[in-house]
Amino acid sequence: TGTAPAQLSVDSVPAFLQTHPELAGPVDPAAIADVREVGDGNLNLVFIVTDAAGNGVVVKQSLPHVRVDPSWPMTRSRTRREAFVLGQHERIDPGHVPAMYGFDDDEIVLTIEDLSDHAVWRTELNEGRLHPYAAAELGRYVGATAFATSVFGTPGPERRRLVAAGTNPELSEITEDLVFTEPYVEHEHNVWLPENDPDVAELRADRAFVHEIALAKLRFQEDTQSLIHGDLHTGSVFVRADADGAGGSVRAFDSEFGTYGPTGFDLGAVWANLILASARARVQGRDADADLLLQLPVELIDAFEAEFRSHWHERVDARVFGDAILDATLERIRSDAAIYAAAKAVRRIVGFSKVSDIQTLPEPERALAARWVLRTARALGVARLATTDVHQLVAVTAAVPFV
Ligand code: SR1
Ligand code: MG
Repeated sequence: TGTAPAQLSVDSVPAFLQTHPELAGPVDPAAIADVREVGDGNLNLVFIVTDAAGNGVVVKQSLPHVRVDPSWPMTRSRTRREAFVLGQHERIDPGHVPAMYGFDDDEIVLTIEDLSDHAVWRTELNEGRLHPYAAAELGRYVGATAFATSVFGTPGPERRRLVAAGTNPELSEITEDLVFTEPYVEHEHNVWLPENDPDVAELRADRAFVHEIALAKLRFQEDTQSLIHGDLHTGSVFVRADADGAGGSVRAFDSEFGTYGPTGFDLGAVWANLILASARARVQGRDADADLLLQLPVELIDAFEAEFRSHWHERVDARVFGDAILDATLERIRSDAAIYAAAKAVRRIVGFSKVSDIQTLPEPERALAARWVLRTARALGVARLATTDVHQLVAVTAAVPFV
């Protein structure tokens, strides 16, 4: 239409759904009983709308700026990017994402399944409820979506069109800046406790590590290996345990940072957040939890590889892509996962956008946890040059002393 989309509010959402009933999913727009704004991420407005029968729908619309910093302008197209990634991922692996009900391109409004019967994994981890089954479920999610959107899963010309459609320039730039650059230079976004001054100085002086981070940034910028979620931290994951607690429902949401990029970036994001959750558990004296959390990347990556391998026989072009290529691809993804885990752990300690796992710790423990995360990230980032065996890599992280 050429006019700017109207900004939704709690008051205007019911009328919006009445004029856009195709977006309402299971909700009856004529019988809306409740609208709540529940967005707690860095970027968007998120409404949960419930009707008189108790059916719900989540309505997402981006602001023209970063939610937590109104002085930082940000493209509202990010909701369009999320709709693209969610649409592709739902088609491939509907069990690991919220259902998408609709997307209105004029108003840039996305509506998705209400998962209020789930909890955010980070919140659960902070409370000591680990939901360990979630690691393998996320491995399966990344495995299924990575294979299907890779060169092996999508024919060449179609894939090149999708790579173009999936470009996400503005949000990819945020990742390039916040994850790979700002923590290693002087920047107003950076903040840490004075007790961690020597730890940040050590990090920046670690030339071998900083070199690996630079190469990891380069791969993130150059690579279109698969359509990644792009922000797969534990705050982007809903969990709901089954009655026996051994398994459960796991859904990755908030894929607005998604783009075609290195597959290991998503695995590394999960791994980093397990390291952060482990640091919290350790300073709280929950050693068994801390140990378990450090081991979960093995389940994450084993499940990823099993899922990816299970599709190998479907590959588009087997003429040149023999089994040795599968092994080489998986080895490279393991190596990438480790350095992206390191990068994503460091950015949560040094740079913009901290995590509650660490920030809600009292101060002496917070500095201790931050120091251990930085040292663990450095150890992991260079250990992967010697081995990509995930058992050995998690052993490296477990051997970093807490001092
Ligand atoms: C300005 S956006 C800051 C961070 O929030 C998101 O969750 C991404 O991790 C991004 O880097
Ligand atoms: Mg988010």
